[in-house]
Amino acid sequence: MAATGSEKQGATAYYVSTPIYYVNDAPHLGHAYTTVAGDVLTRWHRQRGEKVWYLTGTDEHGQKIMRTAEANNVTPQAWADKLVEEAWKPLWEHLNIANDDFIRTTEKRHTDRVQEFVQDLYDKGEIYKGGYEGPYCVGCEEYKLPGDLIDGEGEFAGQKLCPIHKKPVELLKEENYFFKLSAYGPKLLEFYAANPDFIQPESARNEVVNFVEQGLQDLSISRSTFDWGVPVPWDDKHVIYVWVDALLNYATAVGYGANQEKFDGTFPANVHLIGKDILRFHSVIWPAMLMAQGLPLPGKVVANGWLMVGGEKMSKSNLTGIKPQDLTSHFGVDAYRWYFLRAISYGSDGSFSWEDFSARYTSELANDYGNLASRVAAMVGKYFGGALPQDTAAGNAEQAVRDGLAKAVATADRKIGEELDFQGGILAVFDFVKQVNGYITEQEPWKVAKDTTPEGQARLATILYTAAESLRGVAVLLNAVMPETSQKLWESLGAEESLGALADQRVQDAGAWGVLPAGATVTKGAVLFPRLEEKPA
Ligand code: ME8
Repeated sequence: MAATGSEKQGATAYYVSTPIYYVNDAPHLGHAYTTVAGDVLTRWHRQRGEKVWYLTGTDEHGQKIMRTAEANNVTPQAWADKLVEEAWKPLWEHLNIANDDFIRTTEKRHTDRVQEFVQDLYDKGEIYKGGYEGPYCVGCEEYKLPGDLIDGEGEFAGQKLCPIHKKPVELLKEENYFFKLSAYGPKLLEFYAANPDFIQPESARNEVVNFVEQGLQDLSISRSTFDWGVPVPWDDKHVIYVWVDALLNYATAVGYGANQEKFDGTFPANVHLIGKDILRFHSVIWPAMLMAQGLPLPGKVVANGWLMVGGEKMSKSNLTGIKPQDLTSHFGVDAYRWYFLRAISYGSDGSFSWEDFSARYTSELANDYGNLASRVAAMVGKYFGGALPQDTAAGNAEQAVRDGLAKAVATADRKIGEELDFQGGILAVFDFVKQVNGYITEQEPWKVAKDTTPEGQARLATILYTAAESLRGVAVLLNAVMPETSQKLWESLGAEESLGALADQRVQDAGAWGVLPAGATVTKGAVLFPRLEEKPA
């Protein structure tokens, strides 16, 4: 079997994708959650000095988009253009998302290649014509198995509902083209067994393995009752099923069938980040499509849990849809990027509340981290005129801090860079921040400052150097999560001038000691985390 994303060789990029989101509506917290996670992961790898490719984009075909456009009296293309330009791209820019590309499924670079891919499968005998009748959920753009459905209540009493959208399914009967998905069950099971990390978390993996073990049905890959999609190349009365079209973005965006060099240097993805709603598409259908073409399979499919608000899954169709901008205008962009990854273990469901966000902001960001940075800068200013002193009198207490930084670096690098345990990685850094705060409280530099003997001054210098050098490490470690804050801290430590750009500091080397040179100009920069205003009404 061809190499998988986890076995890619050195010259190739570390390739991470988000789902391509439906443009039926503007993005909400749930979409931003996955996209911020991908941004932190890719910034982390960039800061390791690796070549990285971070892809996001939009899914623009299918009935769901078509119906939304109709309801708004515009063409689906005009609707998609408007949403992409006015809602999706501006949000990613606002949240400081450093994606390398943004693919739209209505772009010709995508649609041409989708047709070629499907034609190829047809020519290989992987696709046949057949009939299908079954319950369809337009919200999911998916035929459901009768056993998946739930009984409606209230206004939907007597009807069968989609378990995700809680809306009635529609009975669809169509003659369309089918991909021989059922033939791939045993190969998929073999692949999952050989690659135990392919699907994460463990609960997601178990669900998929159980599902495939029960036997797969062939997949209907065309639709003939509407035309908003990529035409089936050999039969233009049909359009290609929106999920087949959408999944192929991961190949077409990196040069499939168009730029072999780019494709070979990027594909397959090391990590497909998704939510658990679209797990089967990514861990069953997508690998089977690649197997059918003899293409290499992705490294990992990692599913995040649901963001919940008031006990409900955040979604476009329920009223819990708080806009990311509502939160960034109150807490700031960096705190927003930090909060969800810090508060929720990646892979688990988690609830959002203003109260929790406010409490963590104040205690962890403002009090622990922000105060440490401002206290250290103020003391270097007061006692040494803003010139970072040398640490000539280090002892056991300083050694413990140095060890603490080295440990934070190793833990964060493993947890964020490898395990996608963002919470664990962030906590490792904040534990270190706490350690440094404790060190300052114990050493009491403000008392040592009163000792004007050379020994006393050497101790004072050592304490402040130790604290500043610790902050140098913290700035590097938190740069992927909170890039604007890290930059402010970096400048306040005089590091930009003495060490160069923050982005060039290797995260794996951040635990080295004695990097920040004595004499660096430390200034009291802007407050990293200002006191919060009253919660908006
Ligand atoms: O499914 N909590 O697009 P979509 C956490 N177009 N994550 C959430 C979330 C929540 N409450 N709500 C949404 C599609 N997400 C397809 C994808 S990919 C080839 C095609 C995130 O707009 C999560 O990543 O419905 C989820 O999988 C995705 O948004 C669904 O976005």
